[in-house]
Amino acid sequence: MKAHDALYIDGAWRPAAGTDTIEVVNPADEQVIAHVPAGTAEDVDAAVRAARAALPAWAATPPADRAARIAALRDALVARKDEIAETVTAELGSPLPFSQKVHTALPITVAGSYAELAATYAFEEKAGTSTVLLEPVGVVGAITPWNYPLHQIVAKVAPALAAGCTVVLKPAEDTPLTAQLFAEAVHEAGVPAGVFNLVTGLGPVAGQALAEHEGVDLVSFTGSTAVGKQIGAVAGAAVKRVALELGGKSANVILPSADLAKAVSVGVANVMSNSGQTCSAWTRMLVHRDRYDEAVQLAAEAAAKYGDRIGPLVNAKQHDRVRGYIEKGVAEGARLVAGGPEAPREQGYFVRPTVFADVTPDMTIAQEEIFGPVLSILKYEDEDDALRIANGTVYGLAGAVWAGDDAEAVAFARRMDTGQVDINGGRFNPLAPFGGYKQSGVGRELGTHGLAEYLQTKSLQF
Ligand code: TXE
Repeated sequence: MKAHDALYIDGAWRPAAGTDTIEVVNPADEQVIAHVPAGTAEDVDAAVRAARAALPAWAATPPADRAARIAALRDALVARKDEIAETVTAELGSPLPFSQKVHTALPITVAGSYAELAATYAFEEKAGTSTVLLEPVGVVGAITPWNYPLHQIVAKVAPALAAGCTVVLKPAEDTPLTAQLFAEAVHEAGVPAGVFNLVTGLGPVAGQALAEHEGVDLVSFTGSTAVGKQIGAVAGAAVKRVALELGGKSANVILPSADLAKAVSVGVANVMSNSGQTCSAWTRMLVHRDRYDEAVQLAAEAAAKYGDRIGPLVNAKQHDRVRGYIEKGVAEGARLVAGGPEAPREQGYFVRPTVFADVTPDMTIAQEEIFGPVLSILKYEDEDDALRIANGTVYGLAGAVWAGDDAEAVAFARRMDTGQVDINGGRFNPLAPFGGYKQSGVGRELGTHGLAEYLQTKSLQF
């Protein structure tokens, strides 16, 4: 597999300071497909310096010109779309059609949305007699996970560039090749040297150095809650801005008036998508007790049909972790109605699509993020009970409500402590803000709210 044996700093591919590398493994067959540099604090420092040097000119570039570069970036991604999809499949393991339709097409849409927003956003407002300038925060340290390798990068870098910020990206260890393709696209798009920099490396080395660097004004992190808390503490101590997109345990609430068959089939598909490695996945299905048995049967049948169609998990650590959760569900008394902890193949990090019934809100599998193809079905007595269960975790990232009509679903959604709710199915909208209530995070991505994360305000008093 094609890989750069270098870091992208100040507009060119440059060798890393050290000689350590990271192995990139295909999780479908456990073969090593490439090596990339494991950048160190020294490399991060060089990248941050380049980003700082490029900041004044980029911040002063008219928004329409920044928009033109983001539009060119979008076009450069489109030109690489086959290579991106094949690369995501090779390093994440997702089936090629999913890599094409979701991992490649979605971030291209998001990049396009920021090309438009950069051109139309009001970077100046009036507040009574004052003028308010919305100015770039400065140098952004972006730390991204592997679950949606390109989307996670675009959702940070595109709004940061639109705002006039410059960026140093530290992508996940498991999926650095997609990040390298993104850097190629940035280069081809004519984004000036130093505006975007890429340092591949390990989280506790390069990631930590980036979060701690005093030349970074804002850290935007997506990943585990544990690391997010550490980064929040580092940023808090240095009084620097921080955006955190963390885990979730989202509820799919099926009200009695809903079309049960549809709600269950879409709900199962949502959890199995990307092999369950989605922070906003509806991992808890809440069903009224009168329709519970029917829902369990439908979900078990739907999951069984997935069989081999889902890809593997990203790595051995996640494979062990997810199967450990399935074992824990059994040990705590949940009823396995599909799948189970046994690995379905000898090679590759595959997990069987799994459904648990008789899950109670206090069980580990109903509280903790599993990040695998595992659905828990819980029973509720009435709407208040459903709401208590839905809101009864430390997370609040996403969710869904199904009812006979949208108004009934919306009335319930208003009472949910969560950042995004799909009403009777919902659909992806690149302009809708995405982010968490409670421990699911701080800040929002996508649309104008995602752009505002990278701005600070200056009032001019007359
Ligand atoms: O995450 P990490 P992991 C959740 C999900 C998953 C669990 C563990 O539950 O099972 O996290 O996944 C970088 N300083 N999510 O271990 O370690 C790391 O290099 C700075 C939810 O992969 O948080 C990578 O780039 N950076 C999720 C990024 O943080 C550090 C997506 C995420 O890795 C660092 C992924 C440090 N000390 C996992 N340590 C979501 N919200 O979508 C690691 N990193």
